Amino acid sequence: MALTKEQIRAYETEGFVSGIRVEDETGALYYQHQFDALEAKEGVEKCQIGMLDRHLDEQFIWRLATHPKILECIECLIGPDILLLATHAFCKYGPQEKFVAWHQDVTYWGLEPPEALTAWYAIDDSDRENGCMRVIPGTHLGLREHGKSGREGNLLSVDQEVPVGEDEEKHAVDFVLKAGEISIHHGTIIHGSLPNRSTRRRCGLTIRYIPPWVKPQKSDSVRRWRAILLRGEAKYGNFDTTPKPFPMS
Ligand SMILES: O=C(O)CCC(=O)C(=O)O
Repeated sequence: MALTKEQIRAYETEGFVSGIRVEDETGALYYQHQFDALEAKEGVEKCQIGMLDRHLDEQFIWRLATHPKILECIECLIGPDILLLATHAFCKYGPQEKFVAWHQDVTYWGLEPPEALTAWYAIDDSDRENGCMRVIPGTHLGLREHGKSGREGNLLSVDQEVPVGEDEEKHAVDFVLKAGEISIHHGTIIHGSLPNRSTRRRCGLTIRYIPPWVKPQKSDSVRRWRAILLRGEAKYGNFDTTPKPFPMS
């Protein structure tokens, strides 16, 4: 099993697991160089939050999204039927004030039930200095009302933020990861990240997965998902699945 029983239990009770190595140093460097080349082509501005669903046209992102070690972990958490919902790179260049406000992923995703999970693959080393991902353990057990952060620099699309009290915030856990490692977080866990205070890039590729019983809500205000079946069967036929853009790794 890719995850131990303890890790699976921790995911269920706390809403996350972290520090899972999926690529060795050589592999991690390979993916970093691939991202560097994409960044050189697209520009740093776009790389901050504009790299959405690039697994559809960039083979190295597809390879990460379908990485057998990552899929093994996902299978431990949602079972053998796995759909890829989306990928999205979050790059914070430092030193800068850009941050990701506390939020729950599935709030605006229009999924019924609102169930998804994210593997966050560290393209670069990610630590407290360069603004690693943070979560508040155990907050994945219900959805909360979001407001606007009203603060300059929030990288989230509609400036959303879920109010978090000091008492809760003091329990936040930092996901310190080396390039080539992943964390996995539940779609409803409260998470975010602080500004990058270093001169190093902090790039993470978020890879969103869902089980087949999740349905897209029919509404024009919700993004049109291009779900791809990666493992097992797309039981229930809830999504018109998109064909694989490249062969599986
Ligand atoms: O990478 C980050 O700092 C935030 C990622 C995030 O918000 C997400 O996975 O939804």
